[in-house]
Amino acid sequence: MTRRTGPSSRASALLALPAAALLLAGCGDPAPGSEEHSHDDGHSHSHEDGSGGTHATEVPGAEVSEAAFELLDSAPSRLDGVGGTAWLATHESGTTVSAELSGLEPGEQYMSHVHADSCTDNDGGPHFAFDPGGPEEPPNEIHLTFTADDDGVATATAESEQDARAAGAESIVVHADDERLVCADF
Ligand SMILES: [Cu+2]
Repeated sequence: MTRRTGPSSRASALLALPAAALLLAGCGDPAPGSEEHSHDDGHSHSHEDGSGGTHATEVPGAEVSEAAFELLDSAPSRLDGVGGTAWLATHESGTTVSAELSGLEPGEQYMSHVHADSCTDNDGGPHFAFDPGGPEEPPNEIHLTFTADDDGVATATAESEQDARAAGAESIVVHADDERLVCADF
């Protein structure tokens, strides 16, 4: 005579509940429209001024202009090796400005703004401002802060919710010792 030993199958079904797998599945699935602020490529990005975000060259669907920094006559002589690239990206969320510099003094911090004139016109002229009579700070202006690493290299990104190009932004100027160091025309 044989007896079936079936009843144990119900218990094993309960034990097989893949709880851990369900929890993990929720983590790698960002909400639509959320911004990516992490960079897992090993580079460090400086956002000391509270700005930051996705590098201008990595914004999906953006119209990007790239510009090379030129040394200005007012640059301190110890910094005459400074150069780099700047990008202005126009996209549906506004404007993203990124810049990379080399030849800086390791550990030093440098201030930069988007300016209203071209580099050949008074070294960039005044700061660009969405409202020229408004506050001389973000979000009315676009500022970037650079901190040079041990190799004298620095990168920064700033974002604006408005279209800076349409509002007259023409260049980016990096300052040193209260002088104008380098300029790039967008
Ligand atoms: Cu400036």
